[in-house]
Amino acid sequence: MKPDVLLVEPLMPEIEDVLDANYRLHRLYRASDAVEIEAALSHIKAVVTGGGSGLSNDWISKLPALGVIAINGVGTDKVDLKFARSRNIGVTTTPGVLTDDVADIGIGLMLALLRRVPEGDQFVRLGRWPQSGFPLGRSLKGKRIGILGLGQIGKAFGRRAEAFGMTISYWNRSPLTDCIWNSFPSPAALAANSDVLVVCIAATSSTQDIVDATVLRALGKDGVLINISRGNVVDETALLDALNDGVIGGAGLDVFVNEPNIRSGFSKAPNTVLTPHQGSATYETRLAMGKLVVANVDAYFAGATPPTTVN
Ligand code: 8YV
Repeated sequence: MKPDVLLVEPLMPEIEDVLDANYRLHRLYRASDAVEIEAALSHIKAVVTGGGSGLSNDWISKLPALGVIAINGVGTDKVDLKFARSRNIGVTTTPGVLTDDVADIGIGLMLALLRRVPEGDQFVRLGRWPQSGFPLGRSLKGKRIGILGLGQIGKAFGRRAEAFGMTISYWNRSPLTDCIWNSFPSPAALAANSDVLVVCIAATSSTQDIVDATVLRALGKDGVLINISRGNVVDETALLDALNDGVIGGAGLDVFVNEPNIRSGFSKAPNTVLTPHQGSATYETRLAMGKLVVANVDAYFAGATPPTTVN
């Protein structure tokens, strides 16, 4: 009999096919699977989930046979790693393979915002071009980038930004000895010395709301915020106030609190470019992520340590 696996959110069809071939997949997002899932609770040994969905402690407690939570992503903020460890449940992620695409979406948001790409698109489409001139944007060249959280994604963003002729600084919980970029002692000090503050820091209990009203004030009216990490590392109330009151110059956001039901204020916020958590959402990267998920689940059922275990 095939082992039972709970799938919290859809994967690429190619990846689901591979899992389907070897496991009895129960799809939590499919209402019609609910009764079957209830009956399988005591047999489910593996859960496959997304970084933004994770798995709650309530769900972990409902699955007495659970041995592995395979996250299709790098964020572990939606899984209680300590609780999982206390129950001898391994947690795996998909490191490395999504770094470049997530950095790319950050660059895309920065370009879109500073060069007014979405506004230009609307201007042309709505037939306004013959009637009036289009407002000037801002150059990337010569601007100061501040990277909040210099992990793999932050470094990939910085390398790209250097190619645009931007200068790079960062703040990291532990300053990096092998980095030639300038480091600042606090997020506010970094923001005060940046034209573009890019949030790449991992979401943990200590980074929640790390971009608060003080940091936004330090960024200033000509500064812009780019967030490609998680919504809750930014105080969204402070961010919406800062955008509406002109405390900062704009924001490019790929991530939000309570996705996909984000605060309605964002749809009317001035000078913002919004994307629906697209960082890793390319065919190539989702395929590579899915293959890592399969490798982790297969290793677990083969009695080996899954290759990209994080706890
Ligand atoms: C994915 C992510 O969009 O890596 C993460 O933590 O949030 C993203 O790459 C997500 O995991 C897919 O559900």
